[in-house]
Amino acid sequence: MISIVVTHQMNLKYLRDCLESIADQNYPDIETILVLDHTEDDVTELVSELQEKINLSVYELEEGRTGLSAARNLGLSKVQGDHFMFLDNDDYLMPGAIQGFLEVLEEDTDIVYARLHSTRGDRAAYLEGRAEPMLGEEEVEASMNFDDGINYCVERYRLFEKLTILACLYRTGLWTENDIHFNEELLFFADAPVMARVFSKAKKLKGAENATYVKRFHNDKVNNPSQLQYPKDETMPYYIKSYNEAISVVENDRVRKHMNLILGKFIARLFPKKYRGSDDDKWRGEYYHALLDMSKTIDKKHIRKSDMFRRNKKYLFKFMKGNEAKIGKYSNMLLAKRKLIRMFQDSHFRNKTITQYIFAKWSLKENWVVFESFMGRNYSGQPKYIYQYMQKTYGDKYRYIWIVDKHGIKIDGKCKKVKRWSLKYFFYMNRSKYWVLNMRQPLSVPRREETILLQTWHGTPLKKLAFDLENIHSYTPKYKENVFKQSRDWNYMLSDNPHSSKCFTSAYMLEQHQLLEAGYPANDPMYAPDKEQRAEQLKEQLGIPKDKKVILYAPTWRDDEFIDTGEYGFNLALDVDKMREQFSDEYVLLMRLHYLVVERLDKKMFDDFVMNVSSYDDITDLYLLTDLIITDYSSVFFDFANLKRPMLFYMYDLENYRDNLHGFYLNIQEILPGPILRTNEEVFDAIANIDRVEEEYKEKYDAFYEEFCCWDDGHAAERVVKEVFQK
Ligand code: C2G
Repeated sequence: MISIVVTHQMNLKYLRDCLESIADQNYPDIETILVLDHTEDDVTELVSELQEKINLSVYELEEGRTGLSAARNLGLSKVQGDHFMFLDNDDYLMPGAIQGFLEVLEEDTDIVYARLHSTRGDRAAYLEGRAEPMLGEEEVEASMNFDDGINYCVERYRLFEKLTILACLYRTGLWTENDIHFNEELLFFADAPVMARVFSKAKKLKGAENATYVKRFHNDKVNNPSQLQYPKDETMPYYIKSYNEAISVVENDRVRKHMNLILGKFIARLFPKKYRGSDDDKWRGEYYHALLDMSKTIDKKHIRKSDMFRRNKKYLFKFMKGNEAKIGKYSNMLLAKRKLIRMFQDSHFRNKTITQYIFAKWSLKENWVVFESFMGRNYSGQPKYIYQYMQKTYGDKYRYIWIVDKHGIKIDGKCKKVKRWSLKYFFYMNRSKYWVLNMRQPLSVPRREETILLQTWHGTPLKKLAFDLENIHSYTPKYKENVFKQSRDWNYMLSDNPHSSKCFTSAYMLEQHQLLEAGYPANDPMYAPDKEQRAEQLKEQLGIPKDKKVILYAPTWRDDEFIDTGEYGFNLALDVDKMREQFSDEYVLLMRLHYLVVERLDKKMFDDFVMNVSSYDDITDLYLLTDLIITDYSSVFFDFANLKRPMLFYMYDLENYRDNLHGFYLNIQEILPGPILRTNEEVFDAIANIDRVEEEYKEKYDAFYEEFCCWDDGHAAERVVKEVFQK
């Protein structure tokens, strides 16, 4: 029999994945031992459901005993199988994993180790290949050799705190004969000493090619940190205890050597920063002395030969000499050297450092306002219309600075244009009192306490955002952590309707006072008395014949057409040729791809009927001259609805988009003010019968307008400016 020990304290949503992955194993003789550590979750329903599928027993830790180590020990004491493993409640096994272990298990095998994959995805996403395995920074792919157990299970980790007993099937006797269990006083990092023992005592290790253990990487450090994500200042006492215990019990030379190396790396990399910068004085007292003692276990010869240190070896050797009076000086010198080298290599860092040391010392300019739309790509969106209103109302009272990307953009009125990421950009950002941006601000630009940041955003959310997203595949692992930091600095978060206020509050963990509920300035032109004349002018400017009506096709981007950070491809699903045949007498078709899509549309399709307006700066202008819009999941439709003109929703990939890629805040079947169309034929039919479609959707359109356009009336820019600049 195989025993699997699962412990549970929180994250009920993950526990289902975990237990179901056991139920999906094609091996009959498994007992699952679930240990509850005073959980607040109600697991009854899940347990009784799973008990019908697997042999599952549940135990609870007694009063006064808590923690992962205690829970694992209790689980261990209940193991009846000849072999057992630990499976964390947020992890899961791939189908066939147990069978995979057994394929290679021989009578005298002590440890069979599985392939360990890390992922940010849940089980369904992972099984369907939508969530990719990923390596952590500390897992160095190049040095991982699956056939070498010590290498794969121990040496792959470059952080001591990461050493884990997971992903292995153990001969139960290995643990009982050697009386191995977890130190319950270690609330953090209890694995290392246990790993030191099992990998020392084990005589025979085998890798199971066909077994995969999937480790779920927590993507929400803010609300649900993993052990490693707790501040070092809090967990340091456990690090010290864990290392000392591990090094005193380890008998395997390679494991000891590796533990030495990663302690050395910790001292050389992190300690100088903590010594100089931490608010916690223990780094300059108690922790310094503890690390000094620990460093006595390090064999210098190993450090000399290792490629893990590069320029930090000297510092480590000086540290090990134990000259307390000089350690501050050594740390400062090391940090200064590192900074200098980085300044030569990394221009962002250089600009940031110059800003911190020079610009930040100069006065803040009370009347400087920085504007940026879509990271400098466009002159558009809320920033443009706020800027225009300010120009008109205040003229030279303010100094206007526009951030533009490397391609440059045309901006009307008197303003200073500054290239994004240049030294000037840092200068103006740092010294300006106001930032008006429609996307998240870069964290690498030092912001002053007094800076007022108006986050205007760029659309009413349909697709879930930030903290409301469970699976985040196409963002950096630090996404939520970054978002949290960024949104703390939003003095104002502009919202266009009550629905947006609600979503932004939960998605960005905002406080009520951060919301600015004023409507969208970019929608003001849709209420301007001269909007028809403006539309005529724009049509002429773009070369659209006066007698033709305009269809605008403006789809959003797709996560699964990822190319590179912030760049996506796009497969055109609209049959432009057929459309030309049917509608070119009456209409022109404007193609407008999302700004994240870098894929170029095939030039051959463009003619009198199809025009490419993807690089046109401002979509608000395009709305004005559009008679009929075709879009999909883009926030475009919330804005366009202000015109009360017909809308079609070409959602050829609805299920995949909604269920796999994004998840929605709203039930689109209920609320959309136009038909959801799946095929080109349906689209053409709707265009041909647009009057009928309008009639059919009139009521829904009115309700939609009421709910989502309720704060737009042509005066949003004025309200925003009064609130932000006149207070
Ligand atoms: N946009 C555009 N052309 C498109 C699609 C979008 O110019 N073909 C612009 C519009 O101004 C739109 C904005 O980009 O309002 C946001 O586009 P979405 O398609 O909604 O996508 P996204 O950038 O993911 O933003 O809360 C809103 C969300 O964050 C959506």
